[in-house]
Amino acid sequence: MKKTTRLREMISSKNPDFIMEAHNGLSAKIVEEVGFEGIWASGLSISASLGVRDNNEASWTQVLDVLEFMSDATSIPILLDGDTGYGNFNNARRLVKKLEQRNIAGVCIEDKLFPKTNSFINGESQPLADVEEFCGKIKAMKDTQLDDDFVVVTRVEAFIAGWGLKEALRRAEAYRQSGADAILIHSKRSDITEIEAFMKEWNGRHPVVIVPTKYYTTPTYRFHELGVNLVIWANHNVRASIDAMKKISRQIYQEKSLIGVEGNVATVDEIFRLQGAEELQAAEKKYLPSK
Ligand code: SPV
Ligand code: MG
Repeated sequence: MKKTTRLREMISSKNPDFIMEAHNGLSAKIVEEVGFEGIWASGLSISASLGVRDNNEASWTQVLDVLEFMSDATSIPILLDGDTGYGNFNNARRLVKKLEQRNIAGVCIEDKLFPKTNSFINGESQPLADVEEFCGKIKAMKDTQLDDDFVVVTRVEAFIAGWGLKEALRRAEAYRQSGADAILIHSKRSDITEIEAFMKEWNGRHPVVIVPTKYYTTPTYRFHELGVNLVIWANHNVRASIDAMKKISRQIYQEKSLIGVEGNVATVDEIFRLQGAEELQAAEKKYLPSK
């Protein structure tokens, strides 16, 4: 099945599906290996792993380069966190064209202004996109895709910016009518009350995606009860890797020795396995002249 079709199925099936953050080819591969059926190419995590801020400091073509490695390394669909679409409708539709060429299954755009800031940094002071302008962007993206199953998710930042339920619903409905395939309703509250209120009024009109980073204590069955279609575990691989790298770097620096760490890190053979070194050895036998 095509990656696009698989992602489309995930957003339209009733039970919540779960996709996991990755930020490069290696993390994407690990996400697939443990059993996830989809990948969230997180803007926060990709920018962090490149050593820059989540403010469009990495250019959109630099993000594309990362995505190409992620896509080549995996066979499950990737949903790109496309921020605001990196500009106006024209930049966003060119993004869709380039994503399809790289076999990326879908993109999520958020109704903020370029250059964006992460929703968890001064969320309330962030200006939102003009609804009409954002709807034009959605239409341009949908008109551009060649594969009917390519997914455009639109992210409503009304709760993040402090505008409340009415504005969240107004925007979600406008985006639905403009052709969005799903609505990502985002909340920075530590409880699920905003999402609950939205789901009640939304009443199953169109697929809904959530990112429970801040309301992580909410049990997963609640997402199911509310009728959420897709759940994004948004940044936990980059966070795990930060902790692991800090620990090992510190230990090696302090101990000036590898004796204490060898058993606590992945083996070099495990790196080779993840890279698919065996396949190359077999190919060399097949294609290189025998001595
Ligand atoms: C990301 O993973 O980059 C996201 C989700 O956009 S959040 O950080 O919650 O805004
Ligand atoms: Mg992001």
